[in-house]
Amino acid sequence: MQKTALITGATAGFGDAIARRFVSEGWKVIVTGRRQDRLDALVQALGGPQIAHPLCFDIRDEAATKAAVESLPASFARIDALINNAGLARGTAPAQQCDLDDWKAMIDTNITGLVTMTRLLLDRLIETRGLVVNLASIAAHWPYPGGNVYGGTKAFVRQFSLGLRSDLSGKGVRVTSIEPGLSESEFTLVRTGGDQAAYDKLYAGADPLQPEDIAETVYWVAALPAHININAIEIMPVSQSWGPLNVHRG
Ligand code: 8X3
Repeated sequence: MQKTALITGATAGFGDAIARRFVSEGWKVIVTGRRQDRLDALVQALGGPQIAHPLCFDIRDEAATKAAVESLPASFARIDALINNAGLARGTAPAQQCDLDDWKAMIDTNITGLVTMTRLLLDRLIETRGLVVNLASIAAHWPYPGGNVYGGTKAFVRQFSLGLRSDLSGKGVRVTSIEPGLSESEFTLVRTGGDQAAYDKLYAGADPLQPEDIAETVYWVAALPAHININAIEIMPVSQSWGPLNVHRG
């Protein structure tokens, strides 16, 4: 039977690349996001409404998320994989300069939106002995200046993924936390508030990960035999590594 993946945040970056990869491997996809025009264009690019079904809503809105899931037509109601990709970073300022609204936007999307969608689909995933892939970040493990709440939300995503595995013991559901480092996508334009110069500077000469690299990893996880669970994958471009710990001298 043809499998179906629901991919949140599919209108750009990782989500868009993951949707394309799954469809190229013969899956159907449900693609979610806030931008109807982009979703419509993506559905066309993926082969049309038999292959891809769009759900346009804001994942921070619980009622809208629930209504979207309940609206799924019968041909897309059976879900084999949930790819919790929707997420964002806002800014890289030190905590003491951050806007509280930016912090709440990250918590509402990266944590509340992710757990809402997961809870809404868990029964279906148990039924299909399906897969949950959560997009965390290297920032879940490695603190860096300006990472503050973003890193905190991604640490939640990683730990939630592991906790889900514990609770789903015996159900045959696989759960994976994918933890990318420096990656080139619209994510960075959101993080910098649309600052193209900062975007260009970040990636200059760095050969960062590309959305297709993450799609490759997510698909590899999904295609493994059903008895294998990849708990977590931390993935960086070769150009990215660690610096020394900071010591402030007074
Ligand atoms: C963001 C990746 O390297 O900017 O998830 O922390 S990094």
